[in-house]
Amino acid sequence: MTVNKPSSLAGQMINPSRRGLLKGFAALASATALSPIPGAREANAFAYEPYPRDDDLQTVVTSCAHNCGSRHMLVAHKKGDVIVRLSTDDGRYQAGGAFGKDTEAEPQLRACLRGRSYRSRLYSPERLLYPMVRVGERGEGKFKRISWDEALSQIAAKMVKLRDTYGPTALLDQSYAGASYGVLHKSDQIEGLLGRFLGMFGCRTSSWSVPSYQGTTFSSRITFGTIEDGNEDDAFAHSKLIIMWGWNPAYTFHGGNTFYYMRLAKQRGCKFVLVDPQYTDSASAYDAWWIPIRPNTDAAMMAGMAHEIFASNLHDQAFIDRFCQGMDRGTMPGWAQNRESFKDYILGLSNGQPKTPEWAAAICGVSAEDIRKLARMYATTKPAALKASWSPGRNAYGEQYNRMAAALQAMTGNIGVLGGSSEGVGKAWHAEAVAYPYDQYSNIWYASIKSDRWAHVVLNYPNVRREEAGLWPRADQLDGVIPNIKGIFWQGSDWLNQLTNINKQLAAIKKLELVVCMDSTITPSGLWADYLLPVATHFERHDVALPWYKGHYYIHRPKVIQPLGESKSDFQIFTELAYRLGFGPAYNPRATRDYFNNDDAVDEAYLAAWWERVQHHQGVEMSWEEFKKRGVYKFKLPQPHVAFRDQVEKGAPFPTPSGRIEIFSTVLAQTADFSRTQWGYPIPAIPKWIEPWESLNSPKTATMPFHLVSPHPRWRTHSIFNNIPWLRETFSQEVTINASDARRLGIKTGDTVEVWNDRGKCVVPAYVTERCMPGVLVLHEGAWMDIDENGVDRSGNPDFLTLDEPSPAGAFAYNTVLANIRKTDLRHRPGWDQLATSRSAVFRRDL
Ligand SMILES: Nc1nc2c(c(=O)[nH]1)N[C@H]1C(S)=C(S)[C@@H](COP(=O)(O)OP(=O)(O)OC[C@H]3O[C@@H](n4cnc5c(=O)[nH]c(N)nc54)[C@H](O)[C@@H]3O)O[C@H]1N2
Ligand SMILES: Nc1nc2c(c(=O)[nH]1)N[C@H]1C(S)=C(S)[C@@H](COP(=O)(O)OP(=O)(O)OC[C@H]3O[C@@H](n4cnc5c(=O)[nH]c(N)nc54)[C@H](O)[C@@H]3O)O[C@H]1N2
Ligand code: SF4
Ligand SMILES: [Mo]
Repeated sequence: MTVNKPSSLAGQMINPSRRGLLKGFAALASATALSPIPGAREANAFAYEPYPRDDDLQTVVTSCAHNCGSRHMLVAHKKGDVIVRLSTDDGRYQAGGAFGKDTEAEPQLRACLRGRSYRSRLYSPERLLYPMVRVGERGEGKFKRISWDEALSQIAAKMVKLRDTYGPTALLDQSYAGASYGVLHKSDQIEGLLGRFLGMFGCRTSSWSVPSYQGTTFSSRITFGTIEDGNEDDAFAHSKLIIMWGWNPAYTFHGGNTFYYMRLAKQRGCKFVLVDPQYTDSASAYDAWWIPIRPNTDAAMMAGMAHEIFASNLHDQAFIDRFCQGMDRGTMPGWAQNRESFKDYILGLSNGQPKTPEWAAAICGVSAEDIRKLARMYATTKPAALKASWSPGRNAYGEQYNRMAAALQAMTGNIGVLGGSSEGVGKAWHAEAVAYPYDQYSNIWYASIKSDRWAHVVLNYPNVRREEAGLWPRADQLDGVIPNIKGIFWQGSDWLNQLTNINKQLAAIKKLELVVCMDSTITPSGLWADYLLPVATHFERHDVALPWYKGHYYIHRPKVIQPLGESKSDFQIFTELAYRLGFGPAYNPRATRDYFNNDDAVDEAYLAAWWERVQHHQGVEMSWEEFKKRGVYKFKLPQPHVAFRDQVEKGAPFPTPSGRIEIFSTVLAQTADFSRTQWGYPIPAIPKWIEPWESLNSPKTATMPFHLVSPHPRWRTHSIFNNIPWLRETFSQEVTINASDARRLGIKTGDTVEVWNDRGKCVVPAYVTERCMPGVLVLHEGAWMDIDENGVDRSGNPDFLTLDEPSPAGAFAYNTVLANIRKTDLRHRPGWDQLATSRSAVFRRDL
């Protein structure tokens, strides 16, 4: 069966009167020949009129969601089953709270612009309301509505066929962090619902590297033995110097109130520095000293700083002697006396090349004078926070940048001290994170690959070396076996749009036999799926929200409204599929078959049991009932949480093999054959500068003269919110280019340009400014890809240009990209939402 082109109905939907639009949906739905399964409800939201007064409305505390850098309170004001307004924390809701309460110890959890726009996402025309099956070619975007029963039977039958034909690695788990910050409804690579489901089914290739910070994770684990190397936000208020290294907290949230605490620091006399190829809004807000740096050369600049600190004797030798391994010869372990220490490397004692500021300047483009000045500032201002963010680690050899930053933090004695910082990953708080059964079934896998190698593996199977795939070692006969991937599940991820080298992914996806996308909206990935399963949002299911990496609180997430359309929670979908595949009771032990239509009591039971653990493990006295009534529980800490305080103040060991901060890594030094590790390629035992594959210093600049970086947008969470008109009014997708480069190329602000390299091309308007250093382009990640008939992306998605070659430690090299740019006659399509609207009209037709 084929699908009609969007008709006048679609036209009507592009500029809809909301009321008419939603009535339209309801009419379409009720006219359908399919009978909705029991328990499903039709969408019946209205938007603006009549505008109810506050005393007509019921107020429900809940939280915002997603992998967005924080976790804030949203307060829904609803009439009947419809949310008509959203507000946020005003100080009233926590125990002992009052309207307006907002203190340094207990700040409000106020939502950002994205959270405050959530209602327009919840009720967007792009919501998926019914299960859909593909009817055209894969990627053509043609679907028809089917019943849940048909969809799940078909998927279950195909899963069995793939497992029985191709073996236990045929299905790739590409769940990701879309929903990982709830304790029950989780999408996550390690603790998630999909992993449990595929593992128990007996067919799962897992994806082990995390796009955000795999280089940083590696560095934190190798150096400190943990990723919990972060202070809580409020510790920033005590710094005298904050170096924002590749960090723009005004845009890219890392914690809920970071900006507020940094402002307190400013008011108390803290100085700010930004090391970044672009001058950011954070720099302007704090009047920071901007040091523009050639992208990906950070480890060289840091080595130059280390040289200056050692050469001027500004390092904290007592701290080094007491806490570090391998910072210098005196701290090398007995078994490695003949190996190179970090100081040997920096001073050039081992290879004759001292890493002087002059040496570094030639690589990173920052003058030797500035490198010296910053090094001295950092070593002599106490306490100082070098916040080395993840972005410069999202590069070729990004792990070396993060390890080099840790070496600077350690040699200046800024670890374990209030106002200092040991942050790499920066996780600060240990939440009680999982409410669903987390047991021996939770993380079963038969192969595990570096996440963005999946397309390479599919396209080259079976001629792939284990190190190319980043295969995780196993102790059984599956060790080294290249997975034969034939199907993908996306749950809580829009990875086709977000992983590297989209063109290569598009070639690979055509080869698969089953692609399932579970999401609450239509996504660019979803358009390439065989089955679209509509997932209830966090407003439509019961859960508790966790903070991101910082913050010490829990927010209750009641089922604020009934699920729109026929949407179901991920847990309901997997449970029902598990029943069809024969392991329902084991998958969801508290549920019966009825769970698909009746989730309330089961979810409540999981969450109440989880709250008991919270009470027990974290000393919370508040009852579950009281927590549900208030909506939020904020922990009161006696002092700001500082990572490694116990190690530094009380001599507790660091959780590394030596019990010390391992600048010289025991594990790396003792690895004889890297090809048999998940890393695949050699990694030096101490942090070193290693030339990236592409940079402004490489010969490739002859044809590709610009280095493109793709940070995270303020107005989106990756691809989420791309379709929200309110947010579109605040920012546009555009490529930032330095004014002198633009003048030379005849490019003015607002001109449409194409940005390309040998991997792909995208079209986007230009923004010309002095705030971006010459030779660098900035293009935010997450635009919904929109490919024309020649394969050119018209939306300005940088992942058409990124490379799927991960760094040895697994870092996605999103910011290691050379490209070129020129004016174009091709039209930018800012409005994928329009296209989606028309497509969603098609989705909703009764076909
Ligand atoms: N060029 C470039 N690309 C990048 C990056 C970069 O710096 N540069 N950054 C990378 C990074 S760090 C990240 S984290 C990735 C993010 O990549 P993704 O995780 O793919 O990005 P999101 O847009 O957050 O997609 C999450 C999806 O989950 C869906 N979702 C939300 N809640 C639920 C739920 O409860 N159930 C289900 N089934 N679905 C849900 C959302 O609707 C959304 O479609 O992008 C990466 N891509
Ligand atoms: N608003 C918003 N907040 C978010 C997210 C979001 O999508 N939207 N996503 C969340 C997620 S999942 C993640 S992983 C984090 C990411 O958090 P980060 O990695 O900290 O953020 P980015 O925005 O990628 O980059 C921050 C800065 O690094 C600079 N930069 C890029 N390359 C280099 C380099 O080679 N060297 C130096 N010195 N600087 C460089 C960029 O110009 C940018 O100003 O953000 C989280 N917070
Ligand atoms: S930072 Fe994240 S949780 Fe907070 S309001 Fe914005 S999108 Fe929501
Ligand atoms: Mo991320």
